[in-house]
Amino acid sequence: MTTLFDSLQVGSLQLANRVVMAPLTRNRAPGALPTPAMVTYYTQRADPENGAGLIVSEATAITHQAQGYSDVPGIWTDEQVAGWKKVTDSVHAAGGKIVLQLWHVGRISHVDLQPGGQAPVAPSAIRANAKTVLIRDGVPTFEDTSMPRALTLQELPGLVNDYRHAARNSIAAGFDGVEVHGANGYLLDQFLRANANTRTDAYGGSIENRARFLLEVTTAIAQEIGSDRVGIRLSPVTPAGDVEDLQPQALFNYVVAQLAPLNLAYLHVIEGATGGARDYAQGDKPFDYVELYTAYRSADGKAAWMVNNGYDLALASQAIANGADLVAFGRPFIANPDLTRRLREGAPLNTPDHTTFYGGDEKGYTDYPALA
Ligand code: 8OZ
Repeated sequence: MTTLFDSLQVGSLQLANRVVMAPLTRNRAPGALPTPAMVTYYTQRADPENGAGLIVSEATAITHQAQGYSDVPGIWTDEQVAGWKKVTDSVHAAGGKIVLQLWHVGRISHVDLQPGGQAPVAPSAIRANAKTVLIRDGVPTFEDTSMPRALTLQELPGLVNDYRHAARNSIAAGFDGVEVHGANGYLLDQFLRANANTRTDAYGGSIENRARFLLEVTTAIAQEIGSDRVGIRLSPVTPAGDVEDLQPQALFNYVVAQLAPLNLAYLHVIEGATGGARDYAQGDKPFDYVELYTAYRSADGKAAWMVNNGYDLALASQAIANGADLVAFGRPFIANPDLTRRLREGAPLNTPDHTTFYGGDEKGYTDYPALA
């Protein structure tokens, strides 16, 4: 029987095990530049005997406009590429694999984080009832997101190019691939969900139209760097970022069926409310993840199926037995650099300290102990 600790070929990546380090925003990259502490943090979790079979980087802005939080890293400049190269070289030297998560926040931003203090961009000029994190004088504060302006039809090809450029930079920085951030109420998810997208052009209205931008972006990235090193993350029912859709099953069954012919490396699905209830529902019935999986496989989709949200060893083992290929762990990886070893040996886990998740120094970042 297959277990979490068995190897797996995922697109072009040969993974030593099926334990994935989920993308985790940590707000420790002032000036959007990767730091030496980030090299240490990722390297501590890279050796697959003890750590992840695959690391997904923290969400990383594809352009300045794509940023929505203080001190998150970017991947649009040569200096950022050089900073990330130090991370990927060190992860590879430890025997690890790492992909970069490509991120555009859309409307989940603040004018103070935008180029020239301009309004953030979104499918429609609808403000999210959501907060963003600004670090002012070293102190993280939660502030309301700013009113966005609607992207024009003419602007969309430029945004697709921004994603292409960031994907190319990711490969130049030594990443083994990229994950498209299509989840959690950010730009691509804003196009998908009916309450954030009221466009009347080819990118709004019907499910087909709302899915168009995400599919164009993902197709462009796959063309740019090869589909066998591209994954995508989706969150069919999450309320994160104030997004809602009352027909999530029809919407996401369609999205995954359209992704099938792209031959991606993996699909990464957040089940329920991100970081919250696994049975969270939008619309009038529970979301059926088996139906989603079946919609993808019925469309001849062959990518590895990665599940995420609140997994522990028992739940993860059950998911693998039920046909999932990979399980992503978030908070457990913050507190346990050697999570894979601890799961394999049934060892106790360190408890994550919530107060040091976002921003700060090495405390709660690189100082969690591994087993002796
Ligand atoms: C927590 C804080 C800020 C950003 C996500 C990138 O939810 C994030 C994020 C999470 O995908």
